Amino acid sequence: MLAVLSGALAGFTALAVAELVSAWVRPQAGPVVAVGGAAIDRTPAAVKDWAIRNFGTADKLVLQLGILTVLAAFALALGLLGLRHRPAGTAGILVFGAVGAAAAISRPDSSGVVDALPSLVGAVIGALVLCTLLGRLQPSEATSAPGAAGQEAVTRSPGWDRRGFLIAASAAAAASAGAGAWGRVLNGGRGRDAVASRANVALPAPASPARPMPKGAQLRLPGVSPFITPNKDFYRVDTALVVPKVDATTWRLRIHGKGVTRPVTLTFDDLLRRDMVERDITLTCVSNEVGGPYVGNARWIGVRLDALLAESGVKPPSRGGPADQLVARSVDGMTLGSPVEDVMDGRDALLAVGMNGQPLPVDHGFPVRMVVPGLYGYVSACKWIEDIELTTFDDYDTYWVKRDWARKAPIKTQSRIDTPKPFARPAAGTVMVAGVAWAQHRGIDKVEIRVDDGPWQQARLAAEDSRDTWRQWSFPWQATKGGHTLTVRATDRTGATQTEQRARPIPDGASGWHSVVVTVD
Ligand SMILES: Nc1nc2c(c(=O)[nH]1)N[C@H]1C(S)=C(S)[C@@H](COP(=O)(O)O)O[C@H]1N2
Ligand SMILES: [Mo]
Repeated sequence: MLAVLSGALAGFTALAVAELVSAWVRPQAGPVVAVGGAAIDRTPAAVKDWAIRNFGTADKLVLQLGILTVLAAFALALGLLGLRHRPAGTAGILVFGAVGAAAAISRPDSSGVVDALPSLVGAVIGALVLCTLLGRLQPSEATSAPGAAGQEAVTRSPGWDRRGFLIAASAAAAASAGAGAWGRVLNGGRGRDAVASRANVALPAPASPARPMPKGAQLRLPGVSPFITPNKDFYRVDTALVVPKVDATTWRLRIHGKGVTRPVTLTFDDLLRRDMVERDITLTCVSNEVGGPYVGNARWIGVRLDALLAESGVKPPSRGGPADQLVARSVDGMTLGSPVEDVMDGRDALLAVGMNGQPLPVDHGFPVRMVVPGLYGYVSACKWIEDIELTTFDDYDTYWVKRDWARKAPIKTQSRIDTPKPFARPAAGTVMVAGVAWAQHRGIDKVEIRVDDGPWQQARLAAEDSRDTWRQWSFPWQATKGGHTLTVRATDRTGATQTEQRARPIPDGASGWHSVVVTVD
């Protein structure tokens, strides 16, 4: 029992010390975050897909709790092992430290061997604590052997040193709690400059404002996703266990690579001095299942990426440029690759600094992110961006491409029934069926509804804002008693109708029709 407690205390000490050390190195180098991040890096795409589907944005929390649970179980076991064989228990803790250190160094944003320090220092101190505590629990091995130490142990107490254990255990617990709390405070404080710099951002008025939203773009129907998704409700998908807190005053963006005749490094003020454009653009995640929630529409403000690239001498492949891939890299080492041709074909590809009238929220990429209409987020929407490299698809595979997702991923035409909800029990009579449909950069031309195996009937479309945004739609259904299946499909402006063919999100986005089953009372 006390051995188990010793193990737990040693584990707690190790984590607390690691937290404190990570405050000096980098919060991302702490063992739980590092192991979690390394796990995300290595998780086969299918497992990740499953995790996102089941935990949604809570997947990261579940992952960290899982790591802590495993660590706790091993700490307890090491306590027991250590009671029988102290060196083995101690070595066990050091092995865990080594795993944490290796994970930290392996991360794409690692700043090198210093990232090993939190885990290593934590493990060494944890091992010392375990050794000390277990030492109090055991009669010294020397009791039966001659020698000064043995003599002392024999004369003191033949069993275990209760007082010594309690003092050592309490001291370890108190010191670790202190170290852990101090580490937390320091880690929290790190973001202060970033938060302050965000509070000081005044977004300039756009030189090219978004066209006023057409009156009819927002239907007044309960249950439909609002045309503009408020920032607080906007989906979030990224690999960051610790959200990068970037200070806008020291932020830099470098543009370089193949065909860049004038490489530049820009500051945040450099960006704000340029002409600002404001556009409504609907963002979609490739991991979104048919009918899923990872899509949102915001009013972005930022600078045109094509203009910046052109000033640096970049030409798209169709005009003889040598680079066909633009690799955006974030401060946390994430890489996303977009076709240069798409980014420079005149669409509103932005380096965005504002979202729905506010500086970018930290979760959504403060201070600067990319937004490219028509491309899934993982091939375009780099948050916390700090580097743009022009290269080729042959020469470089980005983070998700290395993990079997497609190199190129234009957004597929999709439609979703927002209301009624699955298994709803509406009353017979007129039931408003409504939802959203999107086909960014092509535009939505038509949405149709089918009740059971009946004919396709045209839904009423809300006014179009732009072809880069989703459209709401509605259909007054004369509902009759009994169970019914409602199915929706959209047709885009190229005339292509959303395919019935079901596909998983991997490798280039889910397809198929969204259906909702209801019972009419
Ligand atoms: N730095 C960074 N940028 C990123 C990601 C990421 O993991 N790290 N995820 C991408 C993905 S997969 C999507 S769908 C969008 C989501 O943007 P949001 O979280 O603002 O909705 O961000 C993209 N940009
Ligand atoms: Mo995504």
